Amino acid sequence: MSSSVTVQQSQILERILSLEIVRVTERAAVSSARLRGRGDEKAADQAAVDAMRRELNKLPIHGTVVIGEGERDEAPMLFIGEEVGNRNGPKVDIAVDPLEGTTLCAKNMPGSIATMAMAEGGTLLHAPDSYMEKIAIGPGFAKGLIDLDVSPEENIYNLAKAKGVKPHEITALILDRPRHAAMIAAVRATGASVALITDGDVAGVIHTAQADLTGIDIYMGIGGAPEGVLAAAALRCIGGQMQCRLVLDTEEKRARAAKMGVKDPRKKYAIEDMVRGDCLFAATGVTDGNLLRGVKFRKDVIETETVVMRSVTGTVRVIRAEHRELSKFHLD
Ligand code: VTB
Repeated sequence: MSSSVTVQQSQILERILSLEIVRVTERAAVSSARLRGRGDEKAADQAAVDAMRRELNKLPIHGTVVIGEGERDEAPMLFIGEEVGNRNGPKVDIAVDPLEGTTLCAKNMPGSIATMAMAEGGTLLHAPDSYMEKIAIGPGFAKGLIDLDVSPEENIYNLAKAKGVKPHEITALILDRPRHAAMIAAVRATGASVALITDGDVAGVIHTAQADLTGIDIYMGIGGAPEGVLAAAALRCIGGQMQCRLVLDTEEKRARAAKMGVKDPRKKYAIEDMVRGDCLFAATGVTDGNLLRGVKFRKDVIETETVVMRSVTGTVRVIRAEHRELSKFHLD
């Protein structure tokens, strides 16, 4: 078989898989949405994990979870290294966050999503479950415009200049955490506006890619590393820049990361370092949010809204689904 045929075949399969992964995030979202507002983060997360794993195992792939629920010893399902899929298909890396924003779901607050990304085997960063410094902007700017090693002020000034606006016309999205107090003050000191979120920085990063719509020009701050890789997969599809660095502040964390292949603990990762080839990204809304509508349990149908992205073409589809086989969903 010539290599061009192989490439073609893998692209056709990948194209088909872009709809298949929608089913995966849809099911995870519906399962956790049943537990919205119950104050039980664990139960909501577990429901999403169970559903996502069950759906993933139906896919014609030989998948390995590289971003998952944790290490094998701490997560019984969708742990890092777990093989998923029916093994009848291409080798792929899978990144999952079955319920991104567990607290948002447990409190029935806006912005929780079920999300995953898929890429060719060996191309996604194996990030430990640590923190990660992140900075991201949308497409259309010169490479290297943002940098973790310059001050927040400088990043804002550079972005404003590149956009041809004054700093006070820039809005930065930051997770509302005490660790960001200095960063928030620094950004405000430039005149820029700060939009705070309590959770959900995968969606937060994605917002920068549609600044005209969301009003978010830049994402900054420290969040989870797994969420960083998922966000990088989305930006790989829709464009934008991101720079990330793992926060490995103890010997134990550095050793863990080294075991996962992280040679330089201070490395600054660009999108291409975290997602080294083409990928698919999908997210379904659990609670209503700026990115997606949450699951609606109507009388005879369950409605979901999913965004699915493909890096090969940059296509973004928003899929509003009405699910009628309710008996199947009640099994979840
Ligand atoms: C962020 C946020 C996630 O974790 O990554 C955050 O996007 C970082 O951790 O939704 P801390 O909560 O410890 O600050 C989440 O909130 C998920 O837990």
